[in-house]
Amino acid sequence: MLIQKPPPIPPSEITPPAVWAQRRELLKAALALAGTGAALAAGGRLLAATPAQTDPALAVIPNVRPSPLSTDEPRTSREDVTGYNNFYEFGTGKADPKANAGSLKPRPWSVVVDGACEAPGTIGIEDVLSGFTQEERIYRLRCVEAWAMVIPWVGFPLGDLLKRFKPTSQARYVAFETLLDPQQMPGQRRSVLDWPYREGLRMDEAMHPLTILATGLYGQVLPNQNGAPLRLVVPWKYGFKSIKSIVRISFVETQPLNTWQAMAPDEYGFYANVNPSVDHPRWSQARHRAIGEGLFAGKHKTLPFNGYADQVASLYAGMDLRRNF
Ligand SMILES: Nc1nc2c(c(=O)[nH]1)N[C@H]1C(S)=C(S)[C@@H](COP(=O)(O)O)O[C@H]1N2
Ligand SMILES: [Mo]
Repeated sequence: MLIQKPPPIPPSEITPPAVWAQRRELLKAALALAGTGAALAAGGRLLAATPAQTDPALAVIPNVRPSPLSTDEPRTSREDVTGYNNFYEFGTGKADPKANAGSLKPRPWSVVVDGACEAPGTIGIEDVLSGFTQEERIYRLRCVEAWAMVIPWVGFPLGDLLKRFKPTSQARYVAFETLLDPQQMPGQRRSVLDWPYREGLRMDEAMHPLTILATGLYGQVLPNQNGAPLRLVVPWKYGFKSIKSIVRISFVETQPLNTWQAMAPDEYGFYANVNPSVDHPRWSQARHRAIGEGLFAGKHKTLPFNGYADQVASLYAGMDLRRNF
């Protein structure tokens, strides 16, 4: 069954980035004139980005609501968020995705949802953007390589989308796949990984309100290198779980194998919960470096479940998290 098409966003609601930036400047000037520093501070959270933190080439996502589930830690600059990436489809170096992801075409784009559900179908990216309330969710992305960034994502709960496809009782896990297209993704011409990139979550992890599908960051649609047009973000797990440029979501009965687990099962597990007391075989996970602070800044202590133990530890009650890493 196809999802009923929600009404499209009227063109009047899509503000071109240049106009938007200009409006912001006007607003700032007006506030400064009125001497209302407090109003600016209060409004700061609603205005998703400062002019320096936008890319004029990317559309602004309208009506983004701030989420109470955001962290209030300082955000990593847009430059670092979009210039220091892992996206092996565009090369294995941190600067490669920004340099090479221009060949990805994130529009038009659709995602197939299939497997153990009553209403399998396809959903287009425009319907994803207009059919779900977009929120700003500031989350720390903690990479298994022991660095982290704090990113103002735009997105919505993955569970809201999954429910529309009516998963059956056989749906115990959700499997995700990235686009497979060596034309658009030149890194796929080499077999550094077993393409397409794959990930998986247990059903309760997928339905958890902290788990989001991200459509943007810093108030605008996702830059290609960050996984345009749609990627997963699971804030209590290592960054590799947050699969980019998703084209397929499948409800499955058995635990799916993820790409890194298939490559190196001793180093990367299925759960990948941030766990300072379970080291990666080649380095410690107890601390991490914050990108943007420089190589000489001190490291930060890593918290269990990346700081979300109160919200998610119960999902793993009774499990041996050393064996299920
Ligand atoms: N398709 C795909 N998704 C991916 C990756 C990848 O190589 N390919 N890298 C993962 C890893 S290891 C991390 S840390 C995050 C990085 O996300 P960012 O570049 O937006 O910060 O993306 C994850 N998603
Ligand atoms: Mo990572």
